[in-house]
Amino acid sequence: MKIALEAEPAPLEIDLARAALIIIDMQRDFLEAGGFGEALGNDVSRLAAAIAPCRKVLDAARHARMLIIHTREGHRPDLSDAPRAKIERGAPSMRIGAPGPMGRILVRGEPGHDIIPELYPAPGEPVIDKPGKGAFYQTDLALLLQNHAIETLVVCGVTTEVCVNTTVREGNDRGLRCIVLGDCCASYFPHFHEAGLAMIKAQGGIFGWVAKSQDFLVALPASECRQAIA
Ligand code: C5J
Repeated sequence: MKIALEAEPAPLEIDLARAALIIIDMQRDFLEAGGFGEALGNDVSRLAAAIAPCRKVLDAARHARMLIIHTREGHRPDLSDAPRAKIERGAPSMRIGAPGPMGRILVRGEPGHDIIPELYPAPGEPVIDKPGKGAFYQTDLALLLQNHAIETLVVCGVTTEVCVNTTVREGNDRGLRCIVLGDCCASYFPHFHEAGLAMIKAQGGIFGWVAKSQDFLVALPASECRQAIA
């Protein structure tokens, strides 16, 4: 089923059977006090605004039977997949792997690494564990999308200018149509959020499209949409 979506720089049509919702890094480590985001000196409360719109989009996408993918940034407990250049940034007590109130910072399996309860993956929804900022880097995301014949990504998550932007750029270079729902994304820096969205939709949509979650919700059919690919 095809839907028409209001977006910038221009409206577009999406084939829902070939579209996936991807929710980037809505992890306790980024959104809650005591995690990686706060260790880097950020005000994590700035990300909270994205939770409620993300939840509405997640519920609607589940109802419409879209493919839904969640990602988490983090590393193996022995940090063997974390480049030294990434670990060595910041004060030693606040670095990746250091103990914190939610377990070791940005380490897989620790409470802080997990997705916030409001957006917790349902059984069967793939979770991509990624060692980098982009969701394609050193993951099987491309294979998963290929096997589902996905050509459009609807993107939500945090942070706008870091992991959302990196993933959109990676997806765009792989031939995917990437539509970012602006109000379902957030940054510790409001001006970076705005700039991150502006960069995506500038120059005729150089990396993709930016839309409002409300316009996506209105466009979605209430009934099941995911069909077998002919
Ligand atoms: C950051 C992310 N900001 N998920 N990660 O380090 O954007």
